[in-house]
Amino acid sequence: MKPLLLILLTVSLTILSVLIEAQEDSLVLYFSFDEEVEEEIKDLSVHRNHGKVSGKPKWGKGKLGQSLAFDAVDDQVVVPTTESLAIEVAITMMAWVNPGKELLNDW
Ligand SMILES: [Ca+2]
Repeated sequence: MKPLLLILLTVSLTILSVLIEAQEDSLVLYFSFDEEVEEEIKDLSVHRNHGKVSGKPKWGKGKLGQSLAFDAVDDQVVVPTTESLAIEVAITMMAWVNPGKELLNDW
């Protein structure tokens, strides 16, 4: 009985690791903004679609961890086009965005 249990556990862990790996591969871009940098933001996905920072945006406290504050003048993060970002199907995008009090008053 114990060998059967061990085999089932091994098969289950193998299937689980394959599912987790497939899920990670579908994430094509993830910036945590938790590491203050001046030039390049590391993409934490397996695709490494790193972004280039320009305009000197300010680092500050975010919804979760750190954030970047853009001045609406010249601040930006540019991610070069890559095969993994050639989206051809429906995708889910998520971001925490705080437009600031000035913009909220104009709505
Ligand atoms: Ca700027």
